[in-house]
Amino acid sequence: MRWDLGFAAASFWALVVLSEVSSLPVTSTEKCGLRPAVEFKTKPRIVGGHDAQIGAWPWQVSLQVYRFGTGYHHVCGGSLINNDSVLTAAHCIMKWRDPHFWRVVLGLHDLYNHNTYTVKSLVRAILVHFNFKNESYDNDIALMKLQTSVIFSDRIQPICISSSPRLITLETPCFISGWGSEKEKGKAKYILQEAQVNVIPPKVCNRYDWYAGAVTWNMLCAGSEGGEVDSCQGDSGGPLMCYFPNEKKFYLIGITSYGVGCGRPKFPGVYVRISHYRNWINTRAIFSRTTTVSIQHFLIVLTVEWVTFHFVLERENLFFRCIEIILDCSLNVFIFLAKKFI
Ligand code: 4AZ
Repeated sequence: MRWDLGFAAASFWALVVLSEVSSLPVTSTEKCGLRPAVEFKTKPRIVGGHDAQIGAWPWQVSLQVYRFGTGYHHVCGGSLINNDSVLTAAHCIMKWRDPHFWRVVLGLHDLYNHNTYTVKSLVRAILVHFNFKNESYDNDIALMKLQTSVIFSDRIQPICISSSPRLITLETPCFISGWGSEKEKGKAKYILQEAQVNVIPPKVCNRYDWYAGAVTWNMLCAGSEGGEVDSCQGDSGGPLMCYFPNEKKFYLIGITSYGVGCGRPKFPGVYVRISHYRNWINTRAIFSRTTTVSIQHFLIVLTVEWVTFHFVLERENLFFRCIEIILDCSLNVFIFLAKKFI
């Protein structure tokens, strides 16, 4: 009987640990949003984009698709949020849903000039938001799981995702970055570009002569009223990020999603409002950690069960055998649901 109770306790604690792990935050709040390679100075407003400093946006990644004959080419941007998860836009993925098409390039400055800081990773899984709407681009968010965890360096760092809403004022310095075109129907840039942007209130962005209501509460607008600063084709999936001087850290505020053209007055870039997806991100970004932990706990439970089984055979205690079966079933259902949900 002691062993049956031991088993019950083990199963209970296995469940507790599992549920705890699934509520862990995406990134540790201490080590994110930092730029070890550059010193941050709040500069005057930038008109248009310009070359970023090396290591200025260490979470910015290039998402590339393999094409027979020409090899990998840049399709979209993305943001590293922990050592094996990259956030991007769902619409980037739609043509190539299979992870095998993709590679993620990290620590990159010049698209066509990789160096010792550059890390290339294949993709293990792609999780597209279940409610992504192709017509309105609502919920334009997806998460890529890397095949191998990356080691952070001066050029590779995760960006922070806030666990509570953050006040963004006109004073908050916010930026966009990417290898996208410099103008509508323009050529893609080889050197990572950056620009400082204003976050534009939804009321303004949805005015009848602006986006006229097309911008949902899951989106936010950023750029400038006159269109001098904007994202463009090829920047999609990349970050809209703001610097919070009190913490001296950058937070991911948006994901580049769409816009009417590029740089047109009253049609600023539209971004996914990250604060609406905190839970979605958290439950998916810990995918690998949860499954690793569940496998470990599953093995522990199996071992305990095996020992228990022998004792139960000896004693034929029906009541505790029932408890054991119930706990065992609930654990398996829990693991099954956790995997399905993720
Ligand atoms: C694009 O096609 C795209 N001006 C991204 C951003 C904007 C327009 C187009 C915003 O990837």
